[in-house]
Amino acid sequence: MLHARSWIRHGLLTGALAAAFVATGCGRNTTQAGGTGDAASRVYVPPGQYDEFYMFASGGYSGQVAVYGLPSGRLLRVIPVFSQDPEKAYGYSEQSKPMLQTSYGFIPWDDSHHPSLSKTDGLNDGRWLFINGNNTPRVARIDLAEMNTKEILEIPNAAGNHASPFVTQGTEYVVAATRFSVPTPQKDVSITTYKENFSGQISFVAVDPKTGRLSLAFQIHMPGFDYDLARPGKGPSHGWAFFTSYNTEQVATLKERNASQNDKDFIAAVNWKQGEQCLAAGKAKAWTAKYAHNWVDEADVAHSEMLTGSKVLEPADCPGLVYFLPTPKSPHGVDVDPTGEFIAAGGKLAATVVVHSITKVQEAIAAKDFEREINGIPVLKYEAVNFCEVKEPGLGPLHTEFDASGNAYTSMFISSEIVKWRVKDCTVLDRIPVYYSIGHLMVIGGDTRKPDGKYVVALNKITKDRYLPTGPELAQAAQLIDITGDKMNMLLDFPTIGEPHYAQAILASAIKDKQIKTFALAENKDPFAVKAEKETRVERKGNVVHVYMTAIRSHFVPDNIEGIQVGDSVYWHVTNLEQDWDVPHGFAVTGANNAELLVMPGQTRTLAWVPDRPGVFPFYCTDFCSALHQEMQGYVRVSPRNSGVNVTFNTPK
Ligand code: RUQ
Ligand code: CUA
Repeated sequence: MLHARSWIRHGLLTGALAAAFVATGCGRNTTQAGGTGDAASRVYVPPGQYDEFYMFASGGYSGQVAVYGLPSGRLLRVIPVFSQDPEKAYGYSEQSKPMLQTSYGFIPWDDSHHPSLSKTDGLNDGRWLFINGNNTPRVARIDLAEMNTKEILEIPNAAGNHASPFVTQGTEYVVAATRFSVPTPQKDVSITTYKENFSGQISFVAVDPKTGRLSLAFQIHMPGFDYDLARPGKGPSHGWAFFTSYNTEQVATLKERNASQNDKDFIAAVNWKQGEQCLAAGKAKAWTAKYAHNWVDEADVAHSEMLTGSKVLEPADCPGLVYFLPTPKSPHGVDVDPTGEFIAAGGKLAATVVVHSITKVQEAIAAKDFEREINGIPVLKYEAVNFCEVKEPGLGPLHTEFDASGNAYTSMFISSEIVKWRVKDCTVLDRIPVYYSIGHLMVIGGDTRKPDGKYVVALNKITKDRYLPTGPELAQAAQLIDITGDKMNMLLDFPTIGEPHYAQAILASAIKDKQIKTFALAENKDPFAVKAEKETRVERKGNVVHVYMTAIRSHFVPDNIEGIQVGDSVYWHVTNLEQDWDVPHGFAVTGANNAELLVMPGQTRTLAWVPDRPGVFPFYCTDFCSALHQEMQGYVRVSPRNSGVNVTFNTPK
C-alpha cells in the first residue's frame, strides 16, 4: 500500500492536513492493495452466468447512469438520462428530444450525482431509479423494467440540485435541495449582497404511487447556505428528511477558505408531514416559477410542458417544519441507519463522524432546548441531540452506509480509506485503504431497513497507477470490498464511466425477470408507426417529407427513394418489425447531422435529416443483426431544389 508520504507525493494531501495525517496516520491497516488470495474466485462469474446484483452508478459529468453487474464489475448498460447519447439517439431522435427541454431551452448535457432506488416500506422495490441533474436543476425517473428514462422534472428556484433525489421510506417524495444559494426568485443584485439577498430552497417532489409521475408538491425557503446531501428518515424518523449544509458563514467568494470557518454547520431536519399540514392549512406562498416537465407517453413518445408557479413555505410561518442540528464542519453525507434511530454525518473538514439520535432530537424539541433561531428555524443544542462521536476515524469523512449487523462504513476522502465502526458505541472496528480519494461509498441496500450487506463499493476519484495509463485522463473507479467477515477484504477494481459519485444496488432477482424483451408491435401507438411492409410510403407536404419505413432482417422497406430535394426536412420514421429479444436495427444516412437511430423490436424512432447537396446517398443498418446485415442498406436520391423529379419508392408487391 501507499504511505502517507506518497499520498503527499500524489498530491492527494496538502498543507496542514498533510501534516496532521503524517502525525496521526500511522498504524494503518496493511491489507494488500490487490486483495487476498481467493479474491479472484469471489468475483469470478463464469461465462454464461449472471451476476448476483445490479449496481446503478452515477455517470457524473457524463449525465448518465451506468449499470454494472456485481460482483464481476461488468458494465451492462449505459442509461441515457440528462445528456444526448448518439449510440442510442437519445436526445437526437424526434421521440426523445423533448426529454431534454428545460425553462432554459434544449439542454443536451447535465451533471448527475446520486442514483436512488424507489422504496416500499423502507426496502428497495425495484420499480424506479431516480437521479438528479445538478447543473440545471432536475430530477429524472428511470423505469427499471425497461432501463430507460421516462420522466424529467425541472426544479425551479434552485441552483445546483445536489442534495437530491433521495427517496422517503414509501417513495412518497423525492427530495431536492439547492447546492448554491442564489437570489430566489432570481433577480439582478450585486454579489456583495449575498447575506441579504441569497437564499436556499428545499423541494419535495411527490411521486405518484401507481405511475411514478413526478410533481412539485412544495418548497421551503431556507437561509442562504449550501445544501449538500440528504437522507429521509425511516421507522422512528419516518416523516423527517435530513439535509447537510455548509457555508453557514454565507460567503460568496473563496469558499474553500471563507466557508470553512465555523466549527459547526448544520443538518437541517425537515418534518415534511408538518409541511403537508401547513400546505393544507394554506400557509404556503405562491411564488412565480417556470419549469419544464418532460415525460414519455404510452406511445413511447416524449412530451414537454412548461409549468408555472410554486408553493413555498417560510419556516417562520410553519412552526415545527425545520430544525437545525449543529454538526461539525462542512458535512457532506447525512445518513440514517437501518433502525431509523440514528443519523450519521461526516464533517469533511473535521476528523469526526457524529451520530445524532432522532429520539434525542424529538426530546429536545419537546423541551424547547434551543440555542438560538435563524430565520425562524430553531437551532437545537449539539449536546442535546448528539448520541456519540466517532473520534479520529480518518481524514475527510464524507459518507456513511450501514450493514445489517449494526455496523457503519464511512468513506474518508483525504486519507483514502473506508472505516468500519459500530453504531451503538461509535467504536472503530476496521479500516481498509482505497485507491484513491473515495467520495461516496455504497453498501448493497445500505440505506434501507434491511441492508443486503455482503459488499461495500468504494467510488473513487483518482486512479493514478492502478490501470494502464491512457494519457492525461484516467478512468475513475469503483472497488468492491467484501464485508462478510470482521475484516474488510479488497476483491476487485473496475473502471467506471464518467464520475461514479454514488451508486445503489439491488438483488438481480428483484428485477431481472421483469425486464421487457420487446415492445409489442401490435400495441405500437407511435403516430408514425407502420406495422407491415405494405403500409410503408413516402409523403411530401411542401418542403417536409415523411418516410414511413420498416426494418426487419435484413432489409428496409422502401430501400430506393427518389424525389427528395436539397433543403427538404426529411423525417425517417423507422419501425422495427421484429418481435424477437435483442434484435434492434440501426439506421444511418450519409451526412446525417445528428445521430444514427437504434430501434428496438416493435418500436418506432424518427431521425430528422436535411440534405444539403444533390446526389445519391446510401443508408444502412448500424447494428449487426444477421449474416445479411451488410446487405441491409438502400439509397436515397437528392435532386436540386425545385427539380421536377417525382417522389417514388419501392415497396413489396
Ligand atoms: S457528490 S462524492 Cu456530488 Cu455526493 Cu460526488
Ligand atoms: Cu439490421 Cu443490421
